[in-house]
Amino acid sequence: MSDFPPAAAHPLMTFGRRGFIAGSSALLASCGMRLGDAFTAVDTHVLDYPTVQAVIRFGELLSERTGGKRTLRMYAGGQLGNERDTLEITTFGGLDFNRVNLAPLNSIEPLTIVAALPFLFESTEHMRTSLDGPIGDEILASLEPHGLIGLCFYDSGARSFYNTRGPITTPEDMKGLKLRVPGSDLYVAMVKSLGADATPMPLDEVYQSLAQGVIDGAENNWPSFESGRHYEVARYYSLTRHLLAPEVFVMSKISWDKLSTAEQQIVRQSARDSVPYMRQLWDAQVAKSMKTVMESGVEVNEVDPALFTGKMTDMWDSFITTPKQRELVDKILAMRSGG
Ligand code: GTR
Repeated sequence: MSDFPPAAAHPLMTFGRRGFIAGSSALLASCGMRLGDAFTAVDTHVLDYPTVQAVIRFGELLSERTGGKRTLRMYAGGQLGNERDTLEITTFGGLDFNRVNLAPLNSIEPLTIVAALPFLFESTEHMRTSLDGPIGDEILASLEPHGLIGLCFYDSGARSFYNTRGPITTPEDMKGLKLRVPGSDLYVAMVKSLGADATPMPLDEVYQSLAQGVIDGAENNWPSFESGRHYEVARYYSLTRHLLAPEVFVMSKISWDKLSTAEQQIVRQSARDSVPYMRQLWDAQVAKSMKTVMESGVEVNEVDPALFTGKMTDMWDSFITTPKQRELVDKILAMRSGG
């Protein structure tokens, strides 16, 4: 099967509750057994997180539109494993639907790197208009050879750095900081270009690693900073807004191929129809998380983005290597307000 680089440990060999459960679902899948009649959907976030609620809404639309024939069961909160492991299980049909960030897809499909480039999108509006049309469709379609049907993008706001040491106002302040990143070479290179040390690790290990001083900080959007309770330990949030990369909602191609053409259309349309709902929830969640974090006394500071973007040139060049990637990047840049 896999286009995935060798994992540090195969899902069946990982330890801990989540690893064990991920192993169990891999085992079920490899035995041709399923967790039930309903389609399975997974997300690393907790039940009330906007991505989870959007996928649940998708499931309701799917059920309505298939007269109850197709239903969905959501396993939220990383119950069935971390993003990387569940994504791999999704590719071989052990799970039907998955909502992930672009980061774990970067190593398997070069076109996903385009939308994950730091400082590419100048605003949420720019990200939405770029990806709501043919460019986004092309990136979603590029997942099919890897066993995944890309259904839609969801918002993920802006990712910024937070840490336990002090405010970051220039890349100088990042020197020597050990910062957690998702498992993506792109993120590692980005953090290194800014002068810090990158430590790739799954999201569910971040809180403890911050609390124990294994890492000094990480980077994420307001809702993840709040919902993972990282703000309780990392008391400095510096608004670099370096990434506006979206989330992706995917279906296993193996599960997709078992649907009739009419059902496939319903799946696609229902996913698309869940996007405006997601965006509404997202905007409300950002405001709520921001309020919680601010009220807790976290020191939040603005930065001059020009000090950071200048450091990205070599990194962009080393990740944008194919004519197709270049073409999409250029199209996205042309859609900036200054065009
Ligand atoms: C969140 C994203 C998750 C996950 C997480 C991370 O913003 O929604 O899918 O990628 O970041 O940093 O691991």
